[in-house]
Amino acid sequence: MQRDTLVFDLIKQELERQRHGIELIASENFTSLQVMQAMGGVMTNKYAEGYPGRRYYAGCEIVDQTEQLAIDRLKQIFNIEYANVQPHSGAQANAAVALAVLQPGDAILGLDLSMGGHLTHGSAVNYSGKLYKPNFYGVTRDGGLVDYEMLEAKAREVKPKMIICGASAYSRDWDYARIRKVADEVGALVMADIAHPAGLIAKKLLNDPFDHCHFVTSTTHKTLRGPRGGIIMMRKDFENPFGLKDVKGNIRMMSNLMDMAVFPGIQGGPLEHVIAAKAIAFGEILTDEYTDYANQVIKNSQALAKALVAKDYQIISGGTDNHLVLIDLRNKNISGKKAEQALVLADITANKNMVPYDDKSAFVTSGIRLGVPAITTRGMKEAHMDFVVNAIDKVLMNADDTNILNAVKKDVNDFMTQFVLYPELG
Ligand code: DSN
Repeated sequence: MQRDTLVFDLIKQELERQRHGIELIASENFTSLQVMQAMGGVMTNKYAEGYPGRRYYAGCEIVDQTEQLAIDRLKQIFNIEYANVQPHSGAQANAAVALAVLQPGDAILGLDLSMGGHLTHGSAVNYSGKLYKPNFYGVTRDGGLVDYEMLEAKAREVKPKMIICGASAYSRDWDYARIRKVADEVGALVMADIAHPAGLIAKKLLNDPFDHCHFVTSTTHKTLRGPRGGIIMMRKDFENPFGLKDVKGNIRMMSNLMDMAVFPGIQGGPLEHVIAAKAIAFGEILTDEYTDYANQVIKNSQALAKALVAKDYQIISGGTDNHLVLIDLRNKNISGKKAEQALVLADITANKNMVPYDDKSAFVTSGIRLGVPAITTRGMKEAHMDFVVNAIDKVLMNADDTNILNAVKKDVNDFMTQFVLYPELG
């Protein structure tokens, strides 16, 4: 068959884009070469509906081993009893948890998307807001911190079946114990979506949600630095507290219900090539090299925040505990949309983001979200954050000046040559 040069040329262009630019999208990272190789390998050809040792297809002896390795390594990372590595994405993981424990119309309580939450935590345009009855808590207007009093009051008022914590644009840690306390009071289960900070939790650099949250979900491609995908975890298995029965009318342990919610509930064949890549990434997370990486992520994030504050950028909550910062650009007279567009012209990638109590729409926004997982993988240290912030500032202060944007782009491209990316790919 003729090689599809059209597509491979585009892949090569994407590699060059990734090499030349400063990647600050908080949810992105660069996998190791071996993780990518597994994703491009022969396991993509295999159907394996079911779970290791109990599949609906023949010939699963080998993929059974990679999937079991992924499960075992994930259990070791987080010291947990249950792991499902089949969700195709974080959204799928969240959908499976909901399917396992909720009935259509049940009330749920999550962080408002406009305050840093996620689409799958009850947004009106998502299945979670259409199938279930969504309710929201927010962050405080003055401090930008999760408003636990509001969360507790809402929980007592609406008596949700599930409280969801976790965010996609929140730079502080979570008080999981406090959330569990009110959940127990109102009879709710708690799900923590740790997609963003999972890698930092893995290395105990942030609070551990597992003792307080019945279910913990994550993606595998953000701070965990693995392939694109999702996972569901429980520290302890338990009997379904709502008395929900499986299709045969039996009350089952949550682990059974969760496995069934993923397959056959919301997915068919698992992506065994991605699961092999997950197994490799989880093995990498168990190394000292990754511990150093996770520590460096926090150091870089804090250095980035400090350099931004020195230039009078308003960081929501005043700083960061994790891998990201959310900046309110209103004192800089530029929208998030315009900032994102100008930064791209200088080969700096970041995304516009609503800030709490934003007066602009989600398409325009007053904010921008910056994250350091990807640049930390490239090899950047605290000292490099000054260059990054100076470049951002120059772009945002001269967003309509093509000459200046081009000059910053050249500086960025020169700067990035020292952080070699995938040299094996030529
Ligand atoms: N889209 C992801 C993010 O950028 O945070 C969340 O799913």
